[in-house]
Amino acid sequence: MTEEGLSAGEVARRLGVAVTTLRSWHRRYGLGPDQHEARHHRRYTGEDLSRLEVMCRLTGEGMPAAEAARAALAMHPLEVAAGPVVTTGGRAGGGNTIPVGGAGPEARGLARAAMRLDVATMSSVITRMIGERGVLHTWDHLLRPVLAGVGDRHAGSGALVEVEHLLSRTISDALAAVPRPAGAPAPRTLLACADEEQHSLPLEALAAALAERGHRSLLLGARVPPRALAAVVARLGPTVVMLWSQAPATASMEQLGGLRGTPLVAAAGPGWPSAGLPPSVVRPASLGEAVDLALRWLPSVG
Ligand code: B12
Repeated sequence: MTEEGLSAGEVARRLGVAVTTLRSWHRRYGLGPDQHEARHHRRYTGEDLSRLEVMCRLTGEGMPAAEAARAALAMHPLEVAAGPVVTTGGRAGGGNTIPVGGAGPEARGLARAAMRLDVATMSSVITRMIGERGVLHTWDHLLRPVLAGVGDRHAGSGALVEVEHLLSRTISDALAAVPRPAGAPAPRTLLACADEEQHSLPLEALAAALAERGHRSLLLGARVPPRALAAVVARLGPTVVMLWSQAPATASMEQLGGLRGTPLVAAAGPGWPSAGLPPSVVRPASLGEAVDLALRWLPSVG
């Protein structure tokens, strides 16, 4: 940081918030540069930035802004002196935001944290909601709106690849951290992405949601070639197989052919066509529906 400090625009870029938000936090809560010389623009010091980082983290976790500002202003001088953690070099996507539609404050917080590349906050927002509301609720009300928003922003501008990757990675980690049932019988559910399909998050959410309900599953993850899938099915004889395709390019029918003999085969995801699938293949329309379908075929637990 330079001697003169940072301009509001530079701070906004580093933190991934709008300049107007910074100004409003300064006006309403006194959170901002101390000296305001009439002739100069406001300059933010490292201490100001540290407090603002805390403000961003707490509001990102869903704390009301006034309360978060009180906590940021009350920070211990040593904590403030340690300096800011955010060092994105001003490339966090500017003061732009990820649109999350009508989703709640947690989704807005996650979106802001994603723009700041702030993995700690992203992780704590997701993990907290999974702990309090479960995977299904978290997928529908937090993760899905933010993922769709990132997708829209990316489709519109080609930007935010780094945000999309980091967000995906953080979601994967949080879903993988949902405890798997200890001592449960061997998995009867096989979850795989179609050939060359890289979008694995929906199946990771499904595996975590089934784990919450006492079932383990075998998650093969992204890009499973048909021969590998058929080999695992022949070897383990699963009760349920769900094959994810996000886009038509990965939804070739031959993959489903290798699954004959499996009691429940689900073609999940928007890539599969709405007509022309083998009659025995089911098409869940949401994570909740996929969970219900699997549970209907799996032995009930405890
Ligand atoms: C994260 C992401 C990635 C990550 C994936 C990481 C991972 N581990 O999964 C990475 C960076 C790898 C990636 C790569 C690509 N991506 Co991408 N990606 C996304 C993004 C942002 C989120 C995907 C996601 O998880 N969606 C889940 C929810 C949010 O999507 P949904 O369709 O609304 O899901 C609902 C239904 O499918 C339904 N449902 C029905 N049945 C079932 C069953 C279950 C179990 C569940 C859970 C849900 C469900 O309910 C779901 C919601 O719960 C989307 C944007 C978007 N809107 O989805 C783009 C998006 C899917 N990607 C896209 C593209 C083009 C790509 C690339 C081709 C880009 C490139 N040029 O390289 C590549 C490679 C694709 C490939 N070969 O697989 C396009 C696809 C367009 C299309 N239809 O063809 C999208 C839509 C972005 C866009 N707007 O352009 N991507």
